[in-house]
Amino acid sequence: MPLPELLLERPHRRRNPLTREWILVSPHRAKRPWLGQVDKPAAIPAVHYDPGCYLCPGNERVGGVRNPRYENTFVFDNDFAALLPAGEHVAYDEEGLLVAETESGVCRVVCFSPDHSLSVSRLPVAAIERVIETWTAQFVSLGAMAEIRSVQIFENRGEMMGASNPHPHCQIWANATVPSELAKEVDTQREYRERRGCCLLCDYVRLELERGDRVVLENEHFAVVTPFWAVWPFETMVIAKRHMGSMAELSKAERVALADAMKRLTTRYDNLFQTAFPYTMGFHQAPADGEEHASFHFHAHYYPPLLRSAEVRKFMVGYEMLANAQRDITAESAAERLRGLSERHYADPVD
Ligand code: H2U
Ligand code: ZN
Repeated sequence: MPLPELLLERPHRRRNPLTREWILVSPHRAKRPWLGQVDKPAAIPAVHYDPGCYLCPGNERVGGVRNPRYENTFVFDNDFAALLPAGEHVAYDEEGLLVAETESGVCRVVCFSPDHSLSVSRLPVAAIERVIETWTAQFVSLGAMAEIRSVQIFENRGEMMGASNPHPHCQIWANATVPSELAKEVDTQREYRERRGCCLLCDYVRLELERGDRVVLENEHFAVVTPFWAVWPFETMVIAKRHMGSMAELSKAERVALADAMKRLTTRYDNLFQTAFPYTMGFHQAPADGEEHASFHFHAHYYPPLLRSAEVRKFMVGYEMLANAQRDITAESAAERLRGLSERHYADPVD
């Protein structure tokens, strides 16, 4: 069944089957004027090495430790970790209203490259593949720790998304519990499989590839779509075409395909407004809690805040904080714009 025309013109709501949350779409409102906050566009760093960068090879970090002269990827324990190794467990519950417990875990930082000026969009596919290998080794070894039940790999790119440094890097937080967003997706995928006997994201990716109007790009093993229920203007999901619970199950060819999809997507993002396009991205992978997670399907979410230019971002305030998320441009028109962009990075030299 095609998407009714009226939905592309009139306010409507769409449902996210992974979180069970609704989003209000107001396509008629996309042209409203903007007199509000204008942010400074993010520039691509000009230098390959920055003596003041705490992630560049050979430099000293804030805590006094010196980075090795690494050549590919480099992983270290976060000097300001949000989670600490397990100590005494304390739980507190006052009439079910004041509820708390100690939480433990491990926080790490992963540098993608020694080159300060690069980003996923400008790293060679082979280098991104090595980053994926590093993530996989971390995911497996952290997940194997007795006290760890989930491993969250995420990248904040750009000051607008809270990144402290333009050097290409990401963080890994491994928890003793399963965090809220992942827990929702675990539940909804399990329930879908129990009810229908098949996988939610296997069905979804097939549906999107059949329709095509929200597909941004694809290769043999991955599809990149602006999800039907996207909240952020140019939000996307990178979804494995084969059913697998985590990156630990990727074949060599699938790893290369994931690197290819990530590079092509982030190049399109940078080309959209000719800027170091800010985003938060991260992977959702089956929890390492010893339970059966056959229904969990490996994917990544990209949540970029920019709306209509490099200077104007979407705010999640007002109705969003009090009711539910809302967007003006439809997921279909966002996908169409991303599809129309080149996969040659605007800052790469013309050969
Ligand atoms: P973000 O850019 O996403 O904030 O990640 C950088 C992380 O690096 C951040 O979590 C850590 C911060 O705690 N960090 C160190 O571990 N050592 C330092 O010397 C500075 C920053
Ligand atoms: Zn650096």
